Amino acid sequence: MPHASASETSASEMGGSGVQEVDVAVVGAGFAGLYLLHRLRRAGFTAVALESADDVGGTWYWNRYPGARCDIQTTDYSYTFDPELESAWKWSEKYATQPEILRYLGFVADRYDLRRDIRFGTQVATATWDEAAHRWLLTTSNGAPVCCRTYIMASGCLSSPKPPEIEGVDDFKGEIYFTGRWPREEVKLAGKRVAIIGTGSSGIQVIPMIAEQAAHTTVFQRTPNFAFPAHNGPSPVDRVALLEKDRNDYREQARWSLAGVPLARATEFSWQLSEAERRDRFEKALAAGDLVVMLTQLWADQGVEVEGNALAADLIRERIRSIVKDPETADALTPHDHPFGSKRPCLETNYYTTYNQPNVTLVNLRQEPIKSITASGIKTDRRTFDVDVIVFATGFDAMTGAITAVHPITGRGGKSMSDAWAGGPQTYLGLTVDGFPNLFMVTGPGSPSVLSNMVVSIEQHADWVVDRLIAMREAGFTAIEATETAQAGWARHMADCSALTLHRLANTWYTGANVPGKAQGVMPYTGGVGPYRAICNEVVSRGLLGFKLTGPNPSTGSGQAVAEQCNDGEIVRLQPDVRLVLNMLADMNLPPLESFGAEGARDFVAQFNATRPAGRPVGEVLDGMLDGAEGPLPYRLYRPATGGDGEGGPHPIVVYFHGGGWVLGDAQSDDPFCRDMCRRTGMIFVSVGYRHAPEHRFPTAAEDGYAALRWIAEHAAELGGRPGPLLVAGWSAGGNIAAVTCQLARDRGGPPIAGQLLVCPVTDCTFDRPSYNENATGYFLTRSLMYWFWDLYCSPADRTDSRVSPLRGKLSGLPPAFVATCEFDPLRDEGIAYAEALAAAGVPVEQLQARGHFHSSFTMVDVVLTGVDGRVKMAEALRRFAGQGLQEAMPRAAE
Ligand code: NA7
Repeated sequence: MPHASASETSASEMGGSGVQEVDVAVVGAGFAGLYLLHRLRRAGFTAVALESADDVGGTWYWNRYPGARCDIQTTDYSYTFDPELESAWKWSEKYATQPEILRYLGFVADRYDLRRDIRFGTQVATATWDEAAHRWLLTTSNGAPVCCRTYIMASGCLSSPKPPEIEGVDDFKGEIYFTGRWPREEVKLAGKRVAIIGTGSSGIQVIPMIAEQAAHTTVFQRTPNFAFPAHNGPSPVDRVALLEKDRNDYREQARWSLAGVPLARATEFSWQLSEAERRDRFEKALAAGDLVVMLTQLWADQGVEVEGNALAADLIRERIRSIVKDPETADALTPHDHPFGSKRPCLETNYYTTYNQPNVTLVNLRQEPIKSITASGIKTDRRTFDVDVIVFATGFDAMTGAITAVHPITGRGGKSMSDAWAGGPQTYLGLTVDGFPNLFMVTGPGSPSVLSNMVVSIEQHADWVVDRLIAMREAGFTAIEATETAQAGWARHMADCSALTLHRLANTWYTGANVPGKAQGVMPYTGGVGPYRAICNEVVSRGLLGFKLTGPNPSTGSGQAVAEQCNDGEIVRLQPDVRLVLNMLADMNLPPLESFGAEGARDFVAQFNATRPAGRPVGEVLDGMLDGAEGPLPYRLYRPATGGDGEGGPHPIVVYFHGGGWVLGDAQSDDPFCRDMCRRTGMIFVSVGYRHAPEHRFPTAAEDGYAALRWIAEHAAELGGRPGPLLVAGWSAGGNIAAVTCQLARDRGGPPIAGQLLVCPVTDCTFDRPSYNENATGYFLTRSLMYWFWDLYCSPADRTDSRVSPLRGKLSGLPPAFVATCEFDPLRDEGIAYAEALAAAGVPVEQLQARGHFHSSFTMVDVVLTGVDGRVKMAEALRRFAGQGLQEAMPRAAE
């Protein structure tokens, strides 16, 4: 492998034209740029890094304000690509200071002799794609232009400081500093009156340091942040021991984790823990002094549900109030306008105690906004503050700023990156952009980036990109570009992921809300580092799905770009949590359920259900017996804690039939779903224990269902139910029984039914609809499992009977229906067909065709959290059927 150096090659490769020719140009010489240079060189590519600073470091070069430190532990905030490097460097603290991190990056640059390929003090002025040559041409602020095959933006997520946006800055006669552009020489603050604007991570780190020196410190705060102690010092022995025990395993776990630190998310939900247990977990997380611990280890719903989140937020608020002595200041410092974690929380050292110093003042800009900066200080709409120094800790044009704001990037056909991103950044995998061949971004918008340990993400990105360049070189391709379909699919997947988090509920730099006029939307990928890595790998294993590759056709020898390979498509079509569940099931490599036999399958399902989170509390759950078609049947009744209209009842009754292919399942298997729907609707759910096949074949389930309906109608008052028509609901085979029950009730003289909820119902006995073929395997409910269910329940001769194929029955005169179907379900099309046939027969029907979901999405409550939207709609439909208003009590899980 040639190890060509950019500066060495300049004379020959510039070919006298004054253009520096390299394979790859990289912008930035921070963590990402340095590792890229190293990998590119080892892969035999010529490369140059263009860096505007006069040394390596990137973010850590510029953010040299007092108190600047990393907020991921140094055991994790380190390169992992070379074990020898790991043993050659020892961090002195749990959270290293900026000078130490800068020394580390300098050490890395020297160790791998990277500086010779870095052009310091050089900014890219323009970047233009040359379609004929398949190369990028970069003009620079200093020195030769660069002509490269591949252009990689390793320019950082927080590199482009935001302008102050406050009137009169130029009028100020004192000193002005930006935390993101802190001077190299010492800033003397002793004896001075200092104003600091901004209380994000930078503000929270710098304020105590300034307050130690300044005569008076005045902090101008717009939004208080959640912060908790860093407990800095030596790296915790347990973390170090874990790393030392098996370094490879530790690093590998980090790579497949949620945030790039080897910690699995807590599995218990807040409502499964007592108040004392929750407090205990909180105290332990507090003692750990670790962002990732506090953000992931309290309880499973802390980052996905407002209720669970509020419990964590309250504990942090309590702590702030216990430290800050002045109640008004404490109140102002206590965040209330965003869920904990939706905005980057901060680690603090003496931050809150600083406000107990007599020479520190907090100005709450929510009460008195800044009007202007004057020659002598800062004027709010109530007061004037004369100061000698103003420090702006006002943040960055994050994630996109360093890409779009730095220089015009012109892609294929003159397409401008700023225009392409005018409505918000569009990327495929956060790595590439449609219309910009051979342009890659490291930790770009659409990648986990700032929601992860950046070093882990950087290594993954750099490895993925360089591996693609190697593969292209071997295959003879000279251009790679994301397809429009792939990019649109990624945007959808990003939105699906962020719907699972609370980030979208806060105005932050994650969403672009901190920059006036910037397009809004959650920019980092919220699906986690491990899942993201798996997706990137899958793109490769599926033949570079979503990419178009182009190269010269060797047969023409003309060098014209005519050889082309395009593997168009979307990499993730499943909802993110459905994907995780299905991957987990696939990893278990289970034998087909039907191979267990009916008894074995029942045992298996019971065991499987035992591993699922318990259902949520409702007012009351009681078991009883009702009269079935041929004898007593068990039922389980779920009573809401409050009445359907916020009163104590009586409540409307929903007669519910569980799923399980007429063979499996019971009240327990659908227990979480019944509880959830009981809570959401404020209705009684009575889950009927109908008899199963093969012991009891067709039409037992249907007849039991109808008999149960009659019995419940007759005993509605005893059950605490509201007089009047019942509602009927069911999932899967239970949806079949629900649909059949409605037909039987219509034909056999009642009882009256106000509405039917059919969730992924079986409605017909043919297996030739497209969904049976498209989803025959891989989505848990398989085609062969459905064949088996049908065989056990119903002889071929009976299958067209409307008591098992309700689609073949008379459909007029049935109660209004809500039919939910899932995209990746063999039963999808027959559910849709039933809804359409009902509508054609004049029955009012609402349909929900759930994108990216599988057969169990709605019933795996608290596992498939994205199923919540569907359940909200189902509950609303049931309440409409019952003539009730919308239920106030239950929020969406993710709101
Ligand atoms: P942040 O987190 O964006 O914080 C900037 C702070 O400055 C924040 O409190 C802002 O209030 C405040 N701000 C911004 N503009 C103004 C104006 N015009 N007036 C008053 N206050 C203003 O940046 P940091 O540098 O602290 O941290 C960035 C990341 O670096 C951090 O999250 C870590 O990942 C490392 P707002 O919240 O917008 O109301």
